[in-house]
Amino acid sequence: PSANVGVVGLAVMGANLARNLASREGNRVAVYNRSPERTRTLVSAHPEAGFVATESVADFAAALTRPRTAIIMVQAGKATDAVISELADAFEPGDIIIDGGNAQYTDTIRRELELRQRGLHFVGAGISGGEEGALNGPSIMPGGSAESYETVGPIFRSIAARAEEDGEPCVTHVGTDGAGHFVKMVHNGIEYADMQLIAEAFDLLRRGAGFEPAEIAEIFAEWNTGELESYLIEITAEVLRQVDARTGRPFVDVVLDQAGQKGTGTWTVQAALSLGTPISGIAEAVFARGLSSHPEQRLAGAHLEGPGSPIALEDRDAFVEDVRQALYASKIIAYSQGFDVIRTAASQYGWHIDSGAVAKIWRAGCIIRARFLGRIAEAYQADPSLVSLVTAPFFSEAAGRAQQAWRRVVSTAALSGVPAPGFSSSLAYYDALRAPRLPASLIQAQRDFFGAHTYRRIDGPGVFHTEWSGDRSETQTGE
Ligand code: NBP
Repeated sequence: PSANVGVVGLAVMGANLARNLASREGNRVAVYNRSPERTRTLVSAHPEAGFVATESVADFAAALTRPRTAIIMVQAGKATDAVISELADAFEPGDIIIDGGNAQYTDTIRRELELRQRGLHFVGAGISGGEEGALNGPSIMPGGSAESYETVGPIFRSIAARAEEDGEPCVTHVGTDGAGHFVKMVHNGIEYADMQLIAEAFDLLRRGAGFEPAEIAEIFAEWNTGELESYLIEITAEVLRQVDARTGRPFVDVVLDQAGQKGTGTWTVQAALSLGTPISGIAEAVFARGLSSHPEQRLAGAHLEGPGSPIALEDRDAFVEDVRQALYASKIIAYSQGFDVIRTAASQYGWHIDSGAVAKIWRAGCIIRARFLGRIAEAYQADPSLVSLVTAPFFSEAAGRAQQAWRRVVSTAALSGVPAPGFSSSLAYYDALRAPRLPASLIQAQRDFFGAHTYRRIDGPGVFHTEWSGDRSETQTGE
């Protein structure tokens, strides 16, 4: 055996990850793919990588030094199960199987348990950054045992993206079993929210304020020099500058307005619903994509009445600044909610997730990379038991400074008939957090009325029920 690490699955992600691994000092990479042509193509296209090409699982296992360490990059779901099963049969106790695909964290929990019972280590690692990240440095979110991380940590550190601020590699041992894939899933959920908020800002500037895409590109480019600085803001400016070669129109205008999705946003919302954690901003983003891709409903709704003409803005520059602030405040809420669901899942599954470390590994290599993440890391470092990110001093001050602008933007959106579900639901969430009393008191009373679901009182302990259909006397039913 001559290879210290192997990659199984040599489609675009696996091939790029294998090349990234091979380019690092000290690595010798064995490669294997179900269809041998893919292996041959990769190996002949990249002689510099010095790959150890194998054409059977047995040869692949024989090529690896022990403990064997193999990264699987195949389609999530059944294909991953099939590959894990073949590798597990060929590997020996103490060896490490890493799944770098986009697995459901519940699958990862199941697989980890099955392999642990056979004496093998299983590491579910979220890998973000797409093809380019895989080749040049992704953000990596590994789960699995602390023991396996002693072996995989140095390998991952060698290939991960590095944060510009301090050169730290964007990888950390997130937690045991499914923790890494859970955090990767939430990363994608936050990405949905970030993109939706940017799209709402664009829509308000375009339809609300009447700017042309090229002008909005300059606005985003300008925003990218301040607190909103991020990859997604940067590429938004690029996209909005683009002119369609065929028609000469702004590129954004010739793209069909139906957003696709591959499911990780939905998974995030499903997980949050099961955990009882409100992530309304992320949910709105997933639903907004869903609504966009129902042409029959949109066609049926096209005649519904709205405000007559676009509202006249007295000061366009002031509106642009308001939208910037609304975007920033809503983004704080999206991240706050994302970190909430990580925290509740960590307590449910017994993962000890360091939220500050998670924020740090998202600073480079992944789609949501942003200046802002350094601030999030600082907030969690200052207070590791922070219950809600938006309540941390830095973020509560930022949201406080933005809140008037945020309210103006949400009301302008409503008055001008431009949908802004992300902005408005984030603001509602913020106001619910601040509210001294919520109308949940009325809901409890209604529940007691129709279902004898009982309620607690503000003036002392005990569980009570009112005889709504009788004399309306109150009885205590519990402590
Ligand atoms: P794909 O998701 O398109 O999967 C293709 C690979 O899976 C090929 O190597 C194929 O082998 C292999 N495969 C399949 Br399909 N069924 C198999 C089976 N039953 N047994 C063995 N191998 C099987 O590749 P990808 O786009 O490179 O993505 C790989 C993983 O990385 C996925 O889980 C994906 O979700 C994740 N990911 C992708 C991106 C991205 O930007 N594309 C980003 C982050 C994560 P064959 O050559 O023999 O058909």
